[in-house]
Amino acid sequence: MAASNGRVDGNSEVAAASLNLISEEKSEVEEEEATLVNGDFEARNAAPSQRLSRQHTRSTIQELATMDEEYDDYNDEEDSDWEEPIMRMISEKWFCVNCTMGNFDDVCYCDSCGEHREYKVLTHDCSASDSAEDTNPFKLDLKGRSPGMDPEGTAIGFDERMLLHFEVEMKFHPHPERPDRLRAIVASLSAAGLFPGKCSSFPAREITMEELQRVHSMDHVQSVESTRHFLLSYFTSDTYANRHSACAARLAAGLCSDLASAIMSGRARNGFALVRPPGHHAGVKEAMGFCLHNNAAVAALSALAAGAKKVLIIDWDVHHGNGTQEIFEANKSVLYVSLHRHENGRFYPGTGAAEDVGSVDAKGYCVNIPWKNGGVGDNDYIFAFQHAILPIASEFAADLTIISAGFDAARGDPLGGCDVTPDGYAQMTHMLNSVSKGRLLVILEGGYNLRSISSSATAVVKVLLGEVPTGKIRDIQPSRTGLQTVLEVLAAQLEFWPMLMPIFKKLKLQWDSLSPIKIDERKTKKKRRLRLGPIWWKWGSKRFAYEQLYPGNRSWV
Ligand code: X5A
Ligand code: ZN
Repeated sequence: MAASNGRVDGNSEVAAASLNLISEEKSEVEEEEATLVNGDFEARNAAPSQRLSRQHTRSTIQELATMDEEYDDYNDEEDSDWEEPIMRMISEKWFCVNCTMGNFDDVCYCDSCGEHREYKVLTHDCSASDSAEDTNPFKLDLKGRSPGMDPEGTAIGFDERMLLHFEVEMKFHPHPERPDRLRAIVASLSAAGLFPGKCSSFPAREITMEELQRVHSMDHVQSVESTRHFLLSYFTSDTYANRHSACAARLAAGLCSDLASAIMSGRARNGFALVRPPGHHAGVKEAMGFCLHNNAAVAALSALAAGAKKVLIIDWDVHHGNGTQEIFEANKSVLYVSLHRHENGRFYPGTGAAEDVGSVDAKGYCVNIPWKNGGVGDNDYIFAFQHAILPIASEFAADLTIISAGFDAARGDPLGGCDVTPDGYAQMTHMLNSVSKGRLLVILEGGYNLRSISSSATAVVKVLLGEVPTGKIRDIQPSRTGLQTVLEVLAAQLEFWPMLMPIFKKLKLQWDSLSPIKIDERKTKKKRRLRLGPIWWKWGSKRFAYEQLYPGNRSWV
């Protein structure tokens, strides 16, 4: 089966151990169901007697933890830096509701994002519980409360059923891609009087198989559908599905498709699809990076079907949208532009170098802006827009612009480690309003700090409604490495977009005028890396367990 290719070699002994981990402390009924955990796609299709079941030798969390200590096969150069967190991890007691990071029992504020330990995501209009499917006392009632479609207005797409996609609790670290992300954004929009309020509500529909297969292989579509029968499935170590995920993924894609055609046909001026699971890592035949179906790709094809000749996709999620790039690699009608943390291929998913410009007939229709380091903020993003993205986008003259809007490059994000502010996102949205006649479709991708994503998404919606952002955009000074990256992008794209030449020459002069970096200056810049990333994802029992489950799968790196 194609979708499970990345990890078909899963060791069934340990897979069984993980099964038991999942079913631990569950009721008998649930335990019955846990034997249906889709831990191994191959095993699932085997005869019932071969199926993984709780009859297998059990490994407890404690045993796994002990094995973890004995497991000393990590030869990363960074190992020494991680020793301290690993020792202290044992005493960790609480996970931050706002950013999911682990904290020690003796602190009240999250070490990563500063949030208070007792932080409650939501006030009145949404439930914060993941497991309560129908015991939600504050059911969102958005239907009928907003005005109908307004050709001059902003449409917001959301559906509660997308909250039912969650990682069935494994008693490890909470998964960052969680239902509260949507709840938090909706609560913030609601508090600002935008939704319900100034925006209209756009309904979600499950996308048809036919539509889905214009983007994905039959194998992929079927393997996502098959997860409906299992309590828990994994496509990669970090890409989960529960019984509701296939439905959520089809609602997300259907919503994006409909919103794209609604904007194209003038039934809405612009729109924001509040969807999950996210989509931009999902390629033609694989789910990965928390993504099942590629929502932006489905929307782009839907816009083309609705009469658009050219579609622009701007992907500002902190990760490279490898799936979207793959899908449109040879397609001249869809220009894919991505800004992402790249670090020379060391940042997930590792693809998206400046030299990736599209394949054969469509060279220049893929524009990658790969940051060399973390910490990148508003100035570098706005600078890249001004000197690379906007010139190319104006020349391309799309009929619709789709933003693959992850908010994990936002200040405070636990995975992204970058520094874009809500005003930065507002500025970028505003700049894109000038291309493609204001036809703008924003699609949520990643973003894992609830406060950051809420304030950022709210700032973007305000711009969709016509507000003009406040920050300055004149004389933006990029960072040294930011300027270097933009120069590399221009150099790679020059032959396909010749009008970039004057900009390239100007920036080259700016670069040459910078004083050469001193050796000792560089040394002090390389600080010790302590708790820069989420330690559970870098290290720890979860990673260890996955290493055992899926040998050779390094997708979490
Ligand atoms: C949509 C998105 C991130 C995947 C990170 C995997 N995915 N380590 O932000
Ligand atoms: Zn991301």
